[in-house]
Amino acid sequence: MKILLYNPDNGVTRNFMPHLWMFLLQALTPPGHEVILIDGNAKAMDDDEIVQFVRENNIGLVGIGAMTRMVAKAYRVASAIRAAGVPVVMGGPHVTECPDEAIGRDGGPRYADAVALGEADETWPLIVEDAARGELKEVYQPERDEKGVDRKPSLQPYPSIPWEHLDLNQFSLVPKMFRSTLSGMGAGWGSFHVVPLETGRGCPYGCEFCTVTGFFGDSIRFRTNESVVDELLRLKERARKQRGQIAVFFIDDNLAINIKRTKSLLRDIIKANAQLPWVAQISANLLRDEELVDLIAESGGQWIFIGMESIDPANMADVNKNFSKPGEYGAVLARLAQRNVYAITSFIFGMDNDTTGVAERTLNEIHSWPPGLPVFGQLTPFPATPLYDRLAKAGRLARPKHWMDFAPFWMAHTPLKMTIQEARQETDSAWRASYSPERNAEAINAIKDSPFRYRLSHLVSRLFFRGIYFPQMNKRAWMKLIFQNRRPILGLSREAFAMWRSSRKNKKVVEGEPAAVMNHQKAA
Ligand code: B12
Ligand code: SF4
Repeated sequence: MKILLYNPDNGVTRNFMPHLWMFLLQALTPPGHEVILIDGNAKAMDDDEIVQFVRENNIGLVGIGAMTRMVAKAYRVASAIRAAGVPVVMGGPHVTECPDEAIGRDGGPRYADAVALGEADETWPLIVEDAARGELKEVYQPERDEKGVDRKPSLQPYPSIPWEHLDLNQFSLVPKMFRSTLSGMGAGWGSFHVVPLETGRGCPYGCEFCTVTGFFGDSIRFRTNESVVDELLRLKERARKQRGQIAVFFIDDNLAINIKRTKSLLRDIIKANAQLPWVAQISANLLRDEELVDLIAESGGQWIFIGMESIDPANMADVNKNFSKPGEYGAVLARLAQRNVYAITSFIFGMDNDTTGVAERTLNEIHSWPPGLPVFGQLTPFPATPLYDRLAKAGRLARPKHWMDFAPFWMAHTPLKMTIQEARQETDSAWRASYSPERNAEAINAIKDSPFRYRLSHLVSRLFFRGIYFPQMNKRAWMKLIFQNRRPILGLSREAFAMWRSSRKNKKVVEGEPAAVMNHQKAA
């Protein structure tokens, strides 16, 4: 049977990285079936094109995964595929949190033939075999323990994702027109992939707005260091062979949740020379440890995503995130910056203690820190979270099924001390100020003493991160952006050119050296 795994785009911005679930389920598919992956973020297709693809390729089962934000699109695509007579199974966080919605058990329309609830590592092979026999069940759920809680799959052993053979063409971040020229350059930039890799699952913290503790559980399961190192080595080898670049996103919700184990993993990565540039999520409280930060830098860590949420401790207490202390954010970022590691700092506006002016107050604080990549979202009640339940009980949900009419940056409930419109304006002004050409130039200038490659990575990342809020999906938008930011771009280009010239000169001198020595010998 041919299986298509499809991940919908959110219709606003593109993801820079493919989703791990697709590669994982592909690796877990029983032999004898062919699995094709399409990520709407990389390969934009409308509903008709997807249906046509399914028909032309004789697909026998379509699997669709979706976060809440993309679920309306996922339902639409699923309905179109089902109308063409091909069964659809849906999985991922949203259908797990609203299990009845996708299969029409809530009285609404039916979008999928089957749903896979929770972690599907063990149910996926059963789904495939049932579908191949034409006996798909409605609901697939992991076995449960005596307390009625899902038995979570162990990550030991962990399936080997065959990165060395997979066709990753649709996921390369280098535009086609530049690929052949760039592959000839020094370290080789013919392709650039950010690849997701997990080393563990679960989070004990239980922040009020988050689905992770409910979905993956509050105890953590880790892969062995050996299996992570092996995956990194295979990725590194692939980058070398294709004369391209690969960076890794450790998608664990908190890579350093067990500091002792993280240090041991990072040491093993260094020992095996398996370093690739990497990004990971780590909470601020765990970044107090100097030795950990040293190991992060030495093992290839470049950017750390920190869920700072708010600079107001009252807000942090409201959402059960007291373990993260706004007062120490500056010191944490300085500790990272000393090692040329920078942070993606994530903030949430529209919390219950936020008032108008929250953007300005937050920006003033951010400007006192080493530069990073700030991102701003709004408090969103995802289904099945304690936040959703609290707001529903208090009658505060303005759009209880906000995912069915997804509106980016438009809150689904009214914060206590400002309006939805005000929260929108605060978010808007924070994004504008953080990624204005002036701020971009200022940020690069603030790290003028750090080596060239960090400044280049910082500027390129800034230009991309701006796109999370300001859609920059076509060539025109990019040209405009480059023009507006010409000052730091030209500065870095001049420096790169000077470095290239001096490296050529040095090469000539070195190449000329044996001849000079020979001449000298002759003269003697
Ligand atoms: C990496 C990541 C991202 C990446 C992008 C996703 C990517 N390319 O991988 C980035 C950083 C860009 C991102 C952004 C956002 N993210 Co995010 N992200 C994650 C993270 C940390 C890991 C995802 C992952 O790979 N997990 C590991 C895999 C193995 O688990 P999984 O995806 O759940 O898949 C398993 C099962 O669900 C199931 N499954 C999944 N799909 C399917 C499909 C089928 C057919 C079947 C059978 C089974 C199945 O099988 C898998 C194996 O068991 C998760 C948290 C988490 N730990 O999962 C949050 C998470 C998915 N993100 C979340 C959110 C809210 C966001 C944002 C909206 C945040 C924001 N405010 O901007 C944005 C939206 C992005 C967008 N495109 O619009 C929420 C989603 C909650 C929800 N109900 O929707 C999560 C759960 C985190 C949270 N705090 O609650 N994210
Ligand atoms: S926000 Fe981060 S720390 Fe809090 S529960 Fe979710 S994954 Fe854990």
